[in-house]
Amino acid sequence: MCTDCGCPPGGQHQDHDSGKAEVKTLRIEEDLLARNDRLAAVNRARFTEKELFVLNLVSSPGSGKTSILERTLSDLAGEICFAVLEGDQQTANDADRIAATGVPVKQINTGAGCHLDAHMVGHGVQDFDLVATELLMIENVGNLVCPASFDLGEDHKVAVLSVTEGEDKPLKYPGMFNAADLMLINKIDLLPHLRFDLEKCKAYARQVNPQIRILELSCYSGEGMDAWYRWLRGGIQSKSLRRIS
Ligand SMILES: Nc1nc2c(ncn2[C@@H]2O[C@H](COP(=O)(O)OP(=O)(O)O)[C@@H](O)[C@H]2O)c(=O)[nH]1
Ligand SMILES: [Mg+2]
Repeated sequence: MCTDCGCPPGGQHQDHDSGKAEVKTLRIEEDLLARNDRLAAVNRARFTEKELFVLNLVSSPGSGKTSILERTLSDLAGEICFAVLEGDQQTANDADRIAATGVPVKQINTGAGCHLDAHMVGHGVQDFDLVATELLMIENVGNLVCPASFDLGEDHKVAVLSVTEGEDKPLKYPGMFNAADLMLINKIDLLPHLRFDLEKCKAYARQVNPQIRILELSCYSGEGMDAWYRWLRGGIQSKSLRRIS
């Protein structure tokens, strides 16, 4: 007989040691998220005070986050004052691509980490002129799981899904599409070559998040980019009004 729970020989034995480990793991995760939430609230207050509209771009690697940024920063140069934080495990490749547009950028390398957190973002923005900046774009580490749990102090998470990834991703990674306020379906220029069911993809996203806004675009062809720019302008305007009210 088990001395811990008294389960009979051959009965359904519970592994008490692994149960304890699970409780400990949960506690550490809770503490980590609570600390992150506190720092995210500090970031949010700072961004609101500066009337800064902040977006957190999340997706799997390769969906086109950096490409969307490159095109957006070039098309809206002279109209909107941007700054960009780039998150990747290694390299400054994306920061170099953004720097070529002339927009202030800072690369954060997370090493073994699979997401940005509020502490990294708080430090990352230190070199930017936050008063002059209207829109801070944060490109998160490519990962459809972990970034969903970490608030950075942003106004919205924007989930990018490209048509080469399959329409079922919102159902497979519901946490991410639930946390996002906007989904960008990118690379629609490739649709004629793929078996990607656009309507199904949108229905799946609304199944996990009935409120989610969805825009279809291609940063190659430029199709759909105007609607994205209108959404950005609206966000910047509402952020400055929110501070006044
Ligand atoms: N056909 C097509 N390819 C794209 C589009 N946007 C990005 N790509 C390509 O997708 C790949 C990954 O893009 P990247 O911006 O680095 O993705 P990230 O990892 O999400 O930042 C690159 O080869 C891009 O050229 C698009 O709208 N259409
Ligand atoms: Mg990138």
